[in-house]
Amino acid sequence: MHPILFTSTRCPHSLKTSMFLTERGVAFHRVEVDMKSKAHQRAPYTTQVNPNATVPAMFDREVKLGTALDIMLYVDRRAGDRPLFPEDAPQRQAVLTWIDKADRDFWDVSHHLYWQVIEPPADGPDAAEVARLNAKGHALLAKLDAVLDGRAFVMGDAITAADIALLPWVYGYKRFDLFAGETAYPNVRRWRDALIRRESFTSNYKVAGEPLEDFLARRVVTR
Ligand SMILES: N[C@@H](CCC(=O)N[C@@H](CS)C(=O)NCC(=O)O)C(=O)O
Repeated sequence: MHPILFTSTRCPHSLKTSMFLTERGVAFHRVEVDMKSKAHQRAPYTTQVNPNATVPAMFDREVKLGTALDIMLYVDRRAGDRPLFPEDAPQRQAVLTWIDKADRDFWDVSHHLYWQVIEPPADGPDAAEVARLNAKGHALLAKLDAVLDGRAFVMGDAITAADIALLPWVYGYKRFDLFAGETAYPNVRRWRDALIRRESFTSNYKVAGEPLEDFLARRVVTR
């Protein structure tokens, strides 16, 4: 039986997690959680799927996982060779640090610019906050561009969980002014454009699964 991955097409953490499973060659059944109606914040999702009230979540038989990092670490151990978290301890720690940076800093820019620029507050965007977020976004992209100079992936020649954790946020930056002009951040563009050509992106980006209600209706779920 395939693992069941609860995702939302609106959620970069979901894209990251489903990309991770595909990169590891793990087939899964996808269930769509309607975040627009806040289905993730109430029962039955919180009682039967994920008490954290967040997306993504995963069931693998009796194992239930409620964060993206838990899912990635679990799948990496289950899926055999070619891990996306390096075995070498310092390299592994570097990947974990990148994931943390993605979830804090790259997320901060993406999430808060979205709520300033794409769906602004009723009284309009806060200009000082937009300037802060743009400056932070440019600083992050400049650093990432330097890291990617002369290398295909963040850690070197091979894709790791660090690339997968960063991509959804960096990809989302195209909605803002952060990639203005044709020449800004050439190494980040090359890296991003190579990643979005991979099957792990094309087979998961904006792909909705079976509606949560349908899945729960045909299954008795216990915690
Ligand atoms: N640390 C969690 C974060 C997941 C997360 O924040 N997901 C967002 C959607 S992309 C969410 O569920 N937010 C709660 C909400 O919007 O109420 C993880 O890695 O799974």
